[in-house]
Amino acid sequence: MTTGRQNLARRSGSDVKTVYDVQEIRADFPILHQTVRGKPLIYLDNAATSQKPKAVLEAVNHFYTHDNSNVHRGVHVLSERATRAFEQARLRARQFINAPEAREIIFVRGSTEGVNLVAQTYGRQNVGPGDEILISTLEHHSNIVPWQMLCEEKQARLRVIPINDEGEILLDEYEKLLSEKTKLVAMIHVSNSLGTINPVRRVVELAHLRGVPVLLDGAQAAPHLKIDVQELGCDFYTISGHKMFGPTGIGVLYGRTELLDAMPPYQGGGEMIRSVSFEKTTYNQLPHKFEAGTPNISGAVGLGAAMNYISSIGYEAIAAHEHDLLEYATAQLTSIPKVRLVGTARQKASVISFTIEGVHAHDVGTILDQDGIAVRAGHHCTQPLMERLGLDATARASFAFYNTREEVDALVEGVHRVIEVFD
Ligand code: 7TS
Repeated sequence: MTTGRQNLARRSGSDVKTVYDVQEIRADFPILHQTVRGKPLIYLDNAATSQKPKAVLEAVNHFYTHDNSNVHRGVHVLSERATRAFEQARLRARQFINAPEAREIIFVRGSTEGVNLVAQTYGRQNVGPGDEILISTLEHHSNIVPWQMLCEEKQARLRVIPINDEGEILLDEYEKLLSEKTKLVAMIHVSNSLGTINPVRRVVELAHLRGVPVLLDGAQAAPHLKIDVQELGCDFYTISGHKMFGPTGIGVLYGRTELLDAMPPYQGGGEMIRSVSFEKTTYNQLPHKFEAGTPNISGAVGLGAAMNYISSIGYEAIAAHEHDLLEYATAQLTSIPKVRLVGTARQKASVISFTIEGVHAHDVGTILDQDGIAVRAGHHCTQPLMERLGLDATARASFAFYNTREEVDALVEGVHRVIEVFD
């Protein structure tokens, strides 16, 4: 299969294309070429889930058409092929986030399961009464609730790093909160609601000075930023395949070998065992110890293809294009008197949350939908953040590398129409 990117790369004689041709990229995404409600679809809900390029669709289709079988158990050809495809996806993921070893890549359903796995294994083993877990005000519910459940069970305390009005964490306050009671810091890399890119290297550095491990939720980082877990120095990192142009139901939990080895298993079942008798079970080695049951094999294959696709464009080109969209949209929306941008951090990914004076966010979303524009409206699974900001909801436009300036123009026109309707 040839993608738009490969054509361009070939033409420019390099692996990564030199001219960013967004139309050529869009040609790789069949779903984008449709009308909804009689208007061309403008998909600006990428933070909820991203669309899939043909390369991913075809990889999944190819797997089911030619190689489908269960992994790690059959002696027959199809099982060998499926196992090879699954394990190759693991190798690809290792390389993609620059993990030192492939056994540090645990396939999970997504970021949510990654966090729950750490809470239920590392957390239950290492957190006790009076201990503290540190999170930030910006967290998605999936990086709040698993820790609350753990704290409740263990009579531990959840502490929260405050933010400023722009949506940036306060590093001084963070430092003050770190103490000998802190057993783990769990934080988003990029905020889904505001787009804030957290200073995670510094966050890790400060935690490690006190011997505290750090989990980073990278669900919103992977679509926009090159992730290098060794450079970040983090102990755990989670990603969701569907937010980075891969399938739903697949993600990665990275963990340092030393920590993963010492952790008890998460779920019991097939695959995660070495031997089972009614008296005693011994557990498999990494990564299988944490992958009970038949995994999402086709999902892993699709995720590997998504990683290849992202690499074929290159994060530098993605960042430049998305930065342009972010600046362009920010300037235009800011100039509309009734619009207020929510989240104006200095370091931001291409996510814009906003409110319109006198209009509920859900109405903004519904009216934009009439124009074929998909945004998300609500609390974005960050209710505590919304409360801190004194809001119950925002409208959110989140851009991917296939979005265009023309789509931003359409959004801005749509916002003007919303204002007219409520005037
Ligand atoms: N972490 C962050 C920062 C997220 O934005 C999300 C999903 C998750 C974790 C959960 O990911 P999952 O793949 O396990 O579901 N965020 C959103 C959103 O912003 N709109 O819909 C889902």
